[in-house]
Amino acid sequence: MELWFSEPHTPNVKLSIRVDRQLYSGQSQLQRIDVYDTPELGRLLALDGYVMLTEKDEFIYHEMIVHVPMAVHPRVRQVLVIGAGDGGAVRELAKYPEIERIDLVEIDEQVIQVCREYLPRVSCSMDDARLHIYYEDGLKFVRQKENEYDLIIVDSTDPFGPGEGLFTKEFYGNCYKALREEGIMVNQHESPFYEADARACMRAHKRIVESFPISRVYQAHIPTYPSGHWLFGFASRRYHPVHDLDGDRWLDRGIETRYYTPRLHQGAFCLPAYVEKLLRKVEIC
Ligand code: AG3
Repeated sequence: MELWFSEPHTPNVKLSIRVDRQLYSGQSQLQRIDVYDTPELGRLLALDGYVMLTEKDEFIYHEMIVHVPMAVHPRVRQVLVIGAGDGGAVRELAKYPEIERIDLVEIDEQVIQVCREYLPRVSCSMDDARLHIYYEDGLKFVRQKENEYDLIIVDSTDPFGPGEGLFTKEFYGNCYKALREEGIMVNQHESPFYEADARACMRAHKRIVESFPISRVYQAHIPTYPSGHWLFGFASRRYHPVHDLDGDRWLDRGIETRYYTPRLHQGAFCLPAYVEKLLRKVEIC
């Protein structure tokens, strides 16, 4: 018997991935968690039926959400990561010795436990001594923070279900307040391609533009996400994501990556015309 995992990307399009076997399936208090073994993409983590990562392409997402801000801000010491219970963002952050503290706020403890057990290549830095894990709602956590972080990474699910609060104006405003004066926030920004995703993208962009003086969007190719074309937001109180990039300083660190390079960093901010147009629409109104 053939087993297939399918995620609907629109009511008319779905992505199907062949499965060797299901390794884990469980219902936490917030969502369904599934882990599959697949012949083409390695292990796959899905929450409520949506692909969060596969072993084959997660490096693209995690490198882009971490190294882009790290190559711009020259002195990152305190980092807040929201969501990201799989540990992929923490693994990339752990490559920087100058980071002193990483606060990880994950609303669902079961996601962390499952990923530690079934996705060791992703969650391999969850025992880093600099890491402090809080099982809390990110929205509530940032409310109490002021002038504390150099970098905030919002590695959320889609803007419905448990991740919904992480796309609100209130949340972005609180992130602004939780950052130090030179702080940067990056967030997963959905895809511009299918209509419903594009609307979510525009909504998020509008709220970020209203909350931060500098707000830009960059892209990456993530094959297992809807349309494969994915965006990230870069919002900052001072640094510009391209003008303040110091590629040589980043290269001097000798960090090994498979997707990110400072050259790609610059190109990632050059968006297709239709995406620029979508974003401009909300920037001017
Ligand atoms: N978080 C964002 C995943 C969004 C994918 N959406 C979808 N498949 N419909 C990924 C978490 C990785 N740390």
